Amino acid sequence: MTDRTTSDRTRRIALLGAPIDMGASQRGTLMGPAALRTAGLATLLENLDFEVVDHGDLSVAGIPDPSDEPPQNANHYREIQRWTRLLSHRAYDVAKSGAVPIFLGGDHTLSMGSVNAMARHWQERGRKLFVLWLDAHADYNTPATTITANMHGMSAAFLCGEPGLDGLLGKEPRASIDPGQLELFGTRSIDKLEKELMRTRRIRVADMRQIDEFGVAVLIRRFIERVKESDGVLHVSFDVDFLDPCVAPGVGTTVPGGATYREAHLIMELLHDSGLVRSVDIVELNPFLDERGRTARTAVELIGSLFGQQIADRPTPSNAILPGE
Ligand SMILES: [Mn+2]
Repeated sequence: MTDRTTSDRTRRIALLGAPIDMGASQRGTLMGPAALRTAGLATLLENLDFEVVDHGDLSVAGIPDPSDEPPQNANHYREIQRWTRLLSHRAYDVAKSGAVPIFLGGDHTLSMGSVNAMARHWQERGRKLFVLWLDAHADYNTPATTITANMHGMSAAFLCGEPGLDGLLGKEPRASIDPGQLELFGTRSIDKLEKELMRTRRIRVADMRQIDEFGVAVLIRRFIERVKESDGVLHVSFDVDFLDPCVAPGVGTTVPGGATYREAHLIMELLHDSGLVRSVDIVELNPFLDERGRTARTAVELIGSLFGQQIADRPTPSNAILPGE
């Protein structure tokens, strides 16, 4: 069954905040949704002619603890379990409504709920969900491979059906994607055991070395072609640490040598042109570490490009001073 009625040019966007910071080692990403709103995300999207509904921040307060045995090497498992179940449930409902959800994190454990729901939604419609993981890290650890036990490093593996966190969703249906539907992009930090697991699973990685050699346009177009060949749709999971730390200092897990401002915009513009994007995560923004909101503003500008903003439209300030003047 193919559903194209709501899919092809939906103009409705739903914002869902998920203030989670237990999955990361540094506290502070729970302020991410507020910073993205302050940086003008909703207004920007409205100016691009989208109808934007902000569902506010979700909360796990009052949700009772499940009774399964928490696994070893999974820090803050209980809290993340509650978030994953709640997010998966809410995200599925929003997807069914036909809106394009943008999940505002929060650390990258958010995706274990959001992407699970989107995968389930599109499976039911007979279309494959491809996931573009824009991230400095592979996030392909499991409790068996992790060095830190931080669960934000396990989200991609969980979504591909890796074992070890099997009680996370409880009664929420688990809809794993095939490892071939995942594309890691911008990777420059992978742990040793994680790398072995990825090799076994043949995880596709466009790392910084490939970006340097071939450029982002060639690599993203190749990925887009792959999605189109399968009549798939696309979820973009945008970890802010994908960007170079000099562009995006407001992250707890910065790794040097990341994507430049212009590379990141070009990626978003090409993704927009593809018409395939149906849902988005923005994760790991840590306003506590940011410099005067710079990273939040950059993230919002990139989302603008992802939804059709043309960067060339923006005027250059007339009072700009050239170096040496
Ligand atoms: Mn990540």
